[in-house]
Formats: sequence, C-alpha cells, structure tokens
Amino acid sequence: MKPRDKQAGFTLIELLIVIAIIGTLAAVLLPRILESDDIAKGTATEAMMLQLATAANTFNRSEGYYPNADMTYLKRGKKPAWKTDNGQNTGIESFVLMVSQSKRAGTDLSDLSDNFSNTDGDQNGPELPLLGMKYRPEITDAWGTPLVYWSKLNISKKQTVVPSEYESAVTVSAMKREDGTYYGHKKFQFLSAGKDLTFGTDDDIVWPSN
Ligand SMILES: [Ca+2]
Ligand SMILES: [Ca+2]
Repeated sequence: MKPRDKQAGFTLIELLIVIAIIGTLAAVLLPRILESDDIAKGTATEAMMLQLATAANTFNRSEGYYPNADMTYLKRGKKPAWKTDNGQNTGIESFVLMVSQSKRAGTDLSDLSDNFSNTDGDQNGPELPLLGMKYRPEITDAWGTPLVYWSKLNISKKQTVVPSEYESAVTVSAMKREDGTYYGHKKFQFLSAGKDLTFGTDDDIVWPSN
C-alpha cells in the first residue's frame, strides 16, 4: 500500500468520527436550542400582548369602551363602511380594525407588521386608516398562529379561528381561571395557542395572566 492510500483511508475514518461526533452533539443540543427558542418566543408573545393591551386601554380612555370583538364600532358619528366579516378570526381582526381607525383613539400597529397574517384571506373593503391596507389582518403570536381577542361584552362566546393558511378552522373558548371566571372578564382577553400551535392546551398564553 502506498503512503498516500493509507493517508486517504485514515482521513475517511476521521471524517466518519467527526460526523458521528457532530450527530451526537446535535442530538444532545438541538432540543435545548429549540427549547430556548420557544422560551424566547413565549417572552416575545407576552411583550406583544402587553403592547396590544396598552392599545386597548388607550382606546377605552378615548371612546369609553374596550375595542369590540364583533366589528361593531360605537364611535360617535359615521360608521366606516367596512365589509361584514366572514366569521373567522373575527375577534382579533375587529381589535385591529378598531384601534386602526384614528390616531386620537387608536394605536398605529404597523411596527407589528411582521406578525400580521391573513389566514382566512378576507378583505376589509376600505383601507384601514392607520395601516394603509385593504386586507383584514390578524396579529399572530411568535409561532405564527393568530391571537384570539375577546372584549368583556362577548367573552363567553366561542370564536372560530383559522390557525394557518393550510389548516381548517377551529373553535376557541376564552380561558377561565380556577374559580371559573374568565381571565380579563372585566376588560378583555388575548389568547395565544403557544408552542404546540393548538388552542386549549397547557402551553396557551393568556393576557391578563392573573
Ligand atoms: Ca375574518
Ligand atoms: Ca383575516
């Protein structure tokens, strides 16, 4: 055997060992990396819910009610001529629509545009004034599932949510505390499906959380 061949064979064994080591490291580290990624997404989702809750409170201070979850806008004067909703993702869409009507009562949510989705593919009709878009967006959690929003007026009503463009609609109830009352029953509730992308499971994230 020539020295060169010996060298080549040795390199192959080394390569196999390196691949085995990388495989082992990946198997050990990947779950941890994914877990820390999910923790970061949970934190990001909570931070966003705080921002949305602030927008709801701003709206309430100006208009005297929390943004409705059923597309009814009780503002004095003329009601904007938006389309009737298709019954999917309605709560969070209604929230976006309400707070996007005016600077005075509303909040510009355009810095959350990375978290806009339109899983039910609907249109608003007229442009949303503060967002300049004609489609009717939802706001998603950090995993990409639309949040669900209830105001206190309809918190006991189930909502129909389209989790993604590739899934069919599911029915979602607002989350209750152990004493049977709804989280946020005096104001409003935001709900995230959490890392398992499924509503009604233990990893759901609710605002307010107490
Ligand atoms: Ca809709
Ligand atoms: Ca939509």
